[in-house]
Amino acid sequence: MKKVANYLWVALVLFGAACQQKAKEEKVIIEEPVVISDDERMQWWRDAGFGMFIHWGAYAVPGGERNGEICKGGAEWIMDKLDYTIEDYEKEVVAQFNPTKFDADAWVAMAKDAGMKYIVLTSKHHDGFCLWDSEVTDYDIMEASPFKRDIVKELAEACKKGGIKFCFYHSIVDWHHPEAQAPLYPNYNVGQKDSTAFNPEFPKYYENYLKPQVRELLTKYGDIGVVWFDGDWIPDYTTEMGKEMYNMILEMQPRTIVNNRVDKGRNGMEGMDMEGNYAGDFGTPEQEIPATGIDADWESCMTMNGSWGYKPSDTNWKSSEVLIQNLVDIVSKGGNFLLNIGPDPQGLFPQESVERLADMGKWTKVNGESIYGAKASPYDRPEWGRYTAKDGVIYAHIFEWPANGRLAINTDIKPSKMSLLADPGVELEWDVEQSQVVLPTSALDSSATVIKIEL
Ligand code: H79
Repeated sequence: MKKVANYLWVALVLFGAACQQKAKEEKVIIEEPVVISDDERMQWWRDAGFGMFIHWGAYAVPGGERNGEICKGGAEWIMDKLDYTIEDYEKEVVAQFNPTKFDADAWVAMAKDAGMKYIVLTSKHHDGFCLWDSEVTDYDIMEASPFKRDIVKELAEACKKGGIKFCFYHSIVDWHHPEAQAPLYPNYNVGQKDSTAFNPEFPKYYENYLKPQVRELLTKYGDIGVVWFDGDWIPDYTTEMGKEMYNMILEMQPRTIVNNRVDKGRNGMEGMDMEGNYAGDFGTPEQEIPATGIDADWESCMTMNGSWGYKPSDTNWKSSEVLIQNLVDIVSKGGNFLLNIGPDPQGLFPQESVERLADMGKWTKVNGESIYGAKASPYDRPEWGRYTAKDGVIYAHIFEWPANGRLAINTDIKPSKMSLLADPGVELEWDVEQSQVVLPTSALDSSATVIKIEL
C-alpha cells in the first residue's frame, strides 16, 4: 500500500511538473508573435546608412566575355546578352564555378572596415543558379558546380560572427526554371522583351519554387536583415503575389525588411513607389541618386565600375572621392547607400574594389559620426557640399574648399560650438555678422571635410 501510495505521489509530482512545463511552453508560444512597429523594425537600417551589395554567381567565370565578345552592360546578364543556351550555360559557366579562394570572414572584414553595416548577397540572380544548398533544385552550388560549399551559409555565419547584418537578394526572374518562362522555354528571356507573352505556368513556379526558396532562406540561415527582390517587372508576376510574399516573409521573420521590388509599385529605375497601395519597406533607385530628399525610406544601389557582376574589361572605376561624396550626398537626402562588389571566379574582391573600400574605411573611421544615425538636413543643399543632421547637431560636409577660407552656412543655423571631425580638439571661429565659419587654410580631407556644428 505504502509503496503504491509512494508511487502515486511520485506520479502526481511528475504529472504536476509536466503540466507546469506544458504551461511554460504554452506561455512561450502565446508570446511568440512579435509585435513590432515599422519604425522599430526599420531603425537599424535607417541608422546604418551604408551597406555592401555582392553580385556573385557563376557569371563571374566568363566575366562578361565569351569567345572574345564582350557583353554590354552588367556581366551578370551574359547568359541573355551573349545568347547562351541553357545547356551551354550549365556546362560552360555553372559547371566551371569553383571559387576555392572564397573566404567569407575576409569579405565581412572588408565590409566592416569600410564602415558598412550590412551585406546583401545574391542568393540567386536572373540566371537561376543558386548559391546555397537548395531543397527544391539541383541547379545549386552543391549539385551543379564542383564547389559544393554552401556560400550563403558561410557568409551568413561570418556576418553573425562579425556583428553585421546578413541580407539576401533574390531574383523573381529565372532563366533556368521551365515554368518561369513557359511556353517559350528553353527560349528563356523572351517574355521580358515581349510583355504580351503570357505564361500560364508562372503561378506554379511562384508557388512551388520561388516561395519555397524564400522560405528556405528565411529558415536555415538565422536572422535575415533584408530581403531584396529584383525582376518585379515581368508581367506574369502580380501585385497579389507580391503582397502575399511580403506577408509570408514578415510572418516568418517579423523583423525582416523587404524592398519595394517585392511588389509592382516601382517607378522605373528611379525606384520609388508610384501612387497606390504596394507592399515593400523602401524604394530602390538603381545607379542613381535622387536630385532631392524624399520623405520615404530609400536606398540607392550602385556599382563601382559599370557592372554588377565581375567584369575585368570594365575599367571605368569611380574614384574613392566620388564614392565618398555619393555616400554623403545620399545620407544628406535621407537615403542609404548600397555599394556593389563583383567578386572574381576564385572568390576574391577585385583589387580596385579593395582599394576603394579601404579609402572609404579611412574616411568613415574619422567621419562616421556624420553618417550613422544621421538624417537628411532641413536646409537647402549648399554649393560647397552637403549637410546631414542629428539631434542638436548639423554636419557640414565640405566637398569644395572655399578659396577665401570662409564657409558661408545657412543663416538659420545658429552654432554654439564648431569643430572638425578630423581634428576635434580645435574649436573653429564663427563670424556672426557674415554667418561664416573661419576654416583652416586647406581641406583636411580632399573628398569631404566634416564640420560638426552644435546648435
Ligand atoms: O542585379 C542588378 C541588375 O542585374 C538588375 N538590378 C541590379 C540590382 C537589373 N536587371 N535588369 N536591370 C537591372 C535593368 C532592367 C531594366 C528594365 Fe525596366 C526592366 C527596363 C524595363 C524592364 C524596370 C522596369 C526598369 C524600368 C522598368
